Formats: sequence, structure tokens, C-alpha cells
Amino acid sequence: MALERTFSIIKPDAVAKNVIGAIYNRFESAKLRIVASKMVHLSKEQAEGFYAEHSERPFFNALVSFMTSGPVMVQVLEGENAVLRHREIMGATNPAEALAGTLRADYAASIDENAVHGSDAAESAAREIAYFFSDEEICPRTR
Ligand code: RTP
Ligand code: MG
Repeated sequence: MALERTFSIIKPDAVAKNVIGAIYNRFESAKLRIVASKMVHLSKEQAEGFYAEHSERPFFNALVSFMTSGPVMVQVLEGENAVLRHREIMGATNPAEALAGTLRADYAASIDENAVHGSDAAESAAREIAYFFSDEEICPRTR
């Protein structure tokens, strides 16, 4: 299969827990390569725009409040079947349902503060990557 890209966020709870490196290690162990990365503290407008598809859901305000509560790491991950592979290592949205050894089982406290985000399809990955990164900021493998 050809290389695929997906978009990842290490959310404010996990950044506060000081586990950025531990989570990056999981990406690399899963053969997902970090090809762009930065730390940002999202504005309310940025968070609302990113989660626009959820704007009518009851948890929307809490989600935006959480996502703006502290800095996040945003990254582009590249690898074979990257979207699905990344979703697998993240685990279920609700950490109580996440398989042992997944990021959410190990680092998330609740469905509201669940440590990581990952694109759910190739189309959303392309949109989410472009929301945070210009083409020049993405550095694919050359050797
Ligand atoms: P994400 O987008 O963050 O990777 O998570 P996901 O696909 O597994 O979940 P999604 O349905 O896209 O929901 C986005 C985020 O909203 C929060 N949420 N809370 N209280 C609730 O019922 C509820 N449902 C979703 C979670 O933080 C979820 O990651
Ligand atoms: Mg989602």
C-alpha cells in the first residue's frame, strides 16, 4: 500500500502530564513517521473551527473549553495505512472502552479528556492537516 498521512493532536491533558515523548515513541513503534510537528495553544475560534462538525452536539462547549485549556502538540504522521493504524493505537474515544495498551487506555482519564485526537478518514486527514500546516511545513522522508 502507498504511504498515507494522518493528523494527530496530543491534547492538553496529555501535554500537562508530560507524556509527549512517550506518545511520540508509540507513533514510531507503530511505524508512523512524524513529518510535521508544532506546539500551539488553540484560540476559541481555532478550536471551534476544527471541531465544527460537532457544533450541534451537547458536548461541544465542554470540548472547546478543554481543547483551549492548555497547549497541544499537533503533528502529521506518515506511514502505510496511517489513518487506521493511528486509530488503532489511540483506542476507543471512551478510555473505559479502550483496549489495553492503547494510548487512551494508558493516558486518558475520561471521554471528555481523552489524551489524543486522530483523523477518522483520509478525507478528514487532508482537511485537518491543511487546517494547521502549510505544504512547506511538512517534511516527508528523503532517505
Ligand atoms: P477525536 O476526534 O478527538 O480523535 O475523537 P473521536 O474521533 O474518537 O471522537 P469524536 O466522535 O470525533 O468526538 C470528538 C471528541 O469529542 C469528545 N466527546 N465527548 N461526552 C461525549 O459523549 C463525547 N463524545 C465525544 C471527545 O473528547 C472526543 O475525542
Ligand atoms: Mg473524531
